[in-house]
Formats: sequence, structure tokens, C-alpha cells
Amino acid sequence: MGQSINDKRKEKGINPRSIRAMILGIPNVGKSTLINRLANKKRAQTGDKPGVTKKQQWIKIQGEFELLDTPGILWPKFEDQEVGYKLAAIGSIKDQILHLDDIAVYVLKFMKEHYPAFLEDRYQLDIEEEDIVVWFDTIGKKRGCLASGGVVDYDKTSDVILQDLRNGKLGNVTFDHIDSL
Ligand SMILES: Nc1nc2c(ncn2[C@@H]2O[C@H](COP(=O)(O)OP(=O)(O)OP(=O)(O)O)[C@@H](O)[C@H]2O)c(=O)[nH]1
Ligand SMILES: [Mg+2]
Repeated sequence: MGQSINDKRKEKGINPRSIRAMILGIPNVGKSTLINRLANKKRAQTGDKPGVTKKQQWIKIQGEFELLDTPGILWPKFEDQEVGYKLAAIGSIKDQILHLDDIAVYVLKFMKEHYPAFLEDRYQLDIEEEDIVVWFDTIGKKRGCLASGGVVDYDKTSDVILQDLRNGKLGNVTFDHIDSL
């Protein structure tokens, strides 16, 4: 598209213009990483949490091609609570403003329905168990999430479950299936 514009400018004797495009999307999905990869240089800051890019930044890719890195954005209100849980689970919402135990419970229930074998593999859970607290106890003990007195620390356990999910330790999980869109 840019080439044809620049060809016309050239015919008229006007200097070519840089081709500029904007990269945008929800937080923490790899926008800045992609731009760095295309630029072949670490120009944009990246990190495994949302809100790493704080302001817009033009980055030269090659020749007369530039990409605008932008801070991740979310829409103001989630029409469906489940959308919020999914975005929280994948790390697109700051953990500090979430109840991580709620998110971890959502993840476990989702995995029970869609990926039971992954849960059995990683934590050797009894998939038929109805009481989610028993699962938390099993995972907490297995992963060393213990408070003084040897009781399971549910906050730490929630954190471990989310880290395992985000690091791919629970397997390749997708929260949106084509048939559910
Ligand atoms: N496994 C994997 N991790 C990736 C990939 N792309 C990015 N990441 C990681 O995902 C995390 C987020 O990457 P960023 O590039 O900072 O994401 P962003 O979309 O710019 O995030 P904000 O600026 O916070 O909106 C970083 O820890 C990256 O290393 C990928 O293709 N695969
Ligand atoms: Mg970024």
C-alpha cells in the first residue's frame, strides 16, 4: 500500500514518505517483542507483566518503514464476567488488583472441563474430586506452598497455579475455542 503512494509521489516529484503502521492490542500479548523481532534490535521495553509499555514510541524497522509501539489497552467494562477471568488468567490484567484465588479457582474449573488430563499430569489430581479445597491442598503440598505449622497457604498456591499456566507448565491451553466464539 505504501509503495503505490510513494510511486505516485515520485511521479509528482515529491520525496517519499515513511510507511508507518501502529501495533495495538490487549496488554502483555507480545506487541513490543514482535516489534523488536522485526527491527532486529531491542528498542522497545518488554516484560512478562501487563503495562510494560507506558507511552507510544515510533520504531524504525528497515528503510522507510516504522512501527508505533503502543501501551496495551482493554475496553472499559467486561460485558461477561468470564471474559474478565480469562484476561486475568493469561496476565493481561495487573495481578495486584485481582483476587488471585478466584482466578486460580476459575482456571482449575476450566481445566477440569477442557483439559482434565493436563491437571492429572501436572498435579496428579483426582479429577472426580468435587471439593476444590482438596485440590488446593494437594497442589499446595506438592509445590511446597506451606505456611507456618505446615498448613497450605492458599494465596501462594493460587500464585503457583497461575504461574504454571502462564509458563506453559499446565500444557498448551487456549481459553477461547472456535466453536465458543
Ligand atoms: N512464549 C512466548 N512468549 C512471548 C512471545 N512474545 C512475547 N512473549 C513474552 O510475553 C511477555 C510480554 O511481552 P511484551 O512484548 O512486553 O508484551 P506487550 O504486548 O508489549 O505488553 P504491554 O506493553 O504490557 O501491553 C514477555 O515476557 C515476552 O517475553 C512469544 O511469541 N512466545
Ligand atoms: Mg509493550
